[in-house]
Amino acid sequence: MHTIDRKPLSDTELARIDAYWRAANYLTVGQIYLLDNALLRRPIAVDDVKPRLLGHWGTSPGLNILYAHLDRVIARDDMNMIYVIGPGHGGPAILANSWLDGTYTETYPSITRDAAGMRALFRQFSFPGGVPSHVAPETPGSIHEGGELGYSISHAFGAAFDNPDLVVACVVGDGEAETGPLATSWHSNKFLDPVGDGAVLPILHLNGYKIANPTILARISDAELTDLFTGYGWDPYLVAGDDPAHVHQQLAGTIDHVLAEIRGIQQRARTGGDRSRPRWPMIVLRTPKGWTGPKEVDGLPIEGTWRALQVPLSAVREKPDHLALLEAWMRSYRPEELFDENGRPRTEIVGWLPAGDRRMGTNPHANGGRLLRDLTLPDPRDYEIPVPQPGATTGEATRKVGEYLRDVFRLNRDARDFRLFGPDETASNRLDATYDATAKTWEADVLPTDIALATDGRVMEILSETTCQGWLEGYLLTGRHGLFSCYEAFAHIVDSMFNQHAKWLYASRPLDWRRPIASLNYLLTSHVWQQDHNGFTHQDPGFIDLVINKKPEVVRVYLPPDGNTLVSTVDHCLRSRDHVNVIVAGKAPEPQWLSAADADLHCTRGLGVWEWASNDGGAEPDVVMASAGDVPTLEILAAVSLLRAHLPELKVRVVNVVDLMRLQPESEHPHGLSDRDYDSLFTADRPVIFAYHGYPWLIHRLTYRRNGHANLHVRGYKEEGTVTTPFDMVVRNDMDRFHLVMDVIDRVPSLGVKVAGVRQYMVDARTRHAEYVRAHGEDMPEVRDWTWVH
Ligand SMILES: Cc1ncc(C[n+]2csc(CCOP(=O)(O)OP(=O)(O)O)c2C)c(N)n1
Ligand SMILES: [Mg+2]
Repeated sequence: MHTIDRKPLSDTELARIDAYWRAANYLTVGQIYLLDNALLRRPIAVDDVKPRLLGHWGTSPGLNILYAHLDRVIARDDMNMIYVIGPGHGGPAILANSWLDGTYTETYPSITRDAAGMRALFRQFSFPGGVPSHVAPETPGSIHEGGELGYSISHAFGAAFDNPDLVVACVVGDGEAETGPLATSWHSNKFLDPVGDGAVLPILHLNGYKIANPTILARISDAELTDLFTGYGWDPYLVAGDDPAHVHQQLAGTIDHVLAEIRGIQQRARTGGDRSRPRWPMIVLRTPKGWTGPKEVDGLPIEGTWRALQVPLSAVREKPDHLALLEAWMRSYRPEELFDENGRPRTEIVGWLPAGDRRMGTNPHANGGRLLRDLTLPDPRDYEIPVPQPGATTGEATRKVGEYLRDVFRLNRDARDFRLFGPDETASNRLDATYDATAKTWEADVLPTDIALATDGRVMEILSETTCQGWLEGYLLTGRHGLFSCYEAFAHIVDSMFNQHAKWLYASRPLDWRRPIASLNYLLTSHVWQQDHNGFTHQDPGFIDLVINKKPEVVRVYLPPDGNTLVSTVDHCLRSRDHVNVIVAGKAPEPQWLSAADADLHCTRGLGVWEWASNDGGAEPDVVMASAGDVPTLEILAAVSLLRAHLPELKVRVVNVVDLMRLQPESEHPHGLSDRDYDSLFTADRPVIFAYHGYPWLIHRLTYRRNGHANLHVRGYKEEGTVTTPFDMVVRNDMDRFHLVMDVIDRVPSLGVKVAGVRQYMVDARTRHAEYVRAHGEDMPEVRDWTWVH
């Protein structure tokens, strides 16, 4: 590992940056501990101390020293830089810096930059009615909460893509570095184009510890650590020590050096035509955890150990010696040198900081909505699969989306603010028409047999769902647009990341200063019902169940039944803001039901009666046949055609649901239907047989308060599956047309015993099916060749 041992700081600069660091550390400790007496104008009294001491000190001095040194180069070189903080539990550190450079007061005018404001800054931290302890949406300059560790590097890369002027400094906790998502995200450097993208400067914060244990990376030799990062394609620089003056000089020299390296790489690629893959620099910062904090408390070592993580002095109100230690600790920063008599930071402390939007707290890239531009979108009707009659044509829904997205790339080529993300599945999900407009990003070696790889491609493919998700989140949070296409079952890999992003969006809603950002769009395909080569492991529609746990203001779920409805839905989602949209649609050839014009109407309503398939004449039906999802819709319609043939007197209404949230009451979700509208569609008292794409209980969960819920009977995926024929999948889960007819017979009171023969026919059909598929390996001709007949 390289070390840079120049001493670039003059004595004045060294004193200035150290004073700034002391001020930030002082404000950090004050937030964790003090209710009052912020400037220590008198000895700390027990009542000055918060009753509940909540926050994380250990990581904070490291975050603060980095903030100071990044500010130094931003101000000197007028740099465009944002700061992604992996150990986001160090929230008070970032609030301290934001208060010092004035961005906090500009964002929250009641927290003034004086004694009263400092007191308020301290009180509000981790306090009821106040601000979170993490680098949350509430924190100016943040695009990364860091509450759940592991995503700092992928967020940083997402921010850097298509921002050639931006440098994203990214601190990675050495504990965070043990997570799977973080470990794989080091490879992001094979996807960063030095010409069209900005740079990421990772800073591994090797403070040695996590909550209660040493970290792996701190307990291997420097040689092994060097090998690890060199192996990941980075060029690591070590900054190490516990003497502030030494660390200031080494850090300043190293940051100067690595920024020159970054500029050199960019210049060689941008003007020198060098297309070789660069080895980007990174920094390893080895400083003590809880540096400058109490060295020993109750006879136990604190500074430089895992005990420094949260509050080093935990019983300040109870133990006089803890109180004395707190006082000594805070006074060690010499607050009287840092703040004037009015509590304002002295000019020597803050006069040299960056100004305006160069401050990391107001850099517009960290409030991406400020930069967001509407995409230029093609007309979805230009991608119409012609549907002269419902069911008369067959089409591959996602292939049409591929063509639509190809043109989204073309129409927004110059703006460079749209990307498609996927874990190696873009072609498999039949979105490969996009390659006609742009390539797949790839900075590593290329062989003649490779297809559509280029250093400036806009389709991002890495076999890491977490990296795809992290990149996309970073890209969206910095004001761009994107779509993530993923096998449905493996969307679960990012369950937790989805949770975090949905929380971020929800917490951002009341913050007027955070401008709306483009929604996070998932296209889940290769879904549960279509797993020709794969089988049980690939059959899991549960991502939807997870998604609807989140706040209704934030989440949307769409189940378009065919190609034209899918393109219309994607078009809608690319226009939406501040949501997570989940679209589930198959890629296999399937019958098409609605023309583009009807699809638009249907998707705008979110659900509706399909009169062409109903025979209730708009009057009261005997049964409602409802569906959500492409395969369930096919089975419902096939069941309806059986009902027509076998029970022609039965009045059937067909309802299709695209927007799942319409099922909820309007009091529960902004898309919810009024009870009146719900009753008019589903009736208040008739049996409803509902074929649903996913786990059936979800539909009950959404409708439990509706009239007639006791008459609602849902079929869906019951965790039965393997590699088998498409129809056998629905039979195994009792969602097939024959079973749906049996469900009707069992639930419509007027039928029952009168139609025992019809019911028996259906039971026998299922038996015939079972024998046929086992004998022939494909579905019965009557199923395979079934078409909707008018
Ligand atoms: C995914 C995840 N697992 C566990 C935690 C609980 N946690 C909070 S802080 C922490 C230790 C972090 O250590 P490190 O990344 O080294 O940060 P630092 O030492 O800078 O505080 C852990 C395990 C978490 N926040 N996220
Ligand atoms: Mg650590």
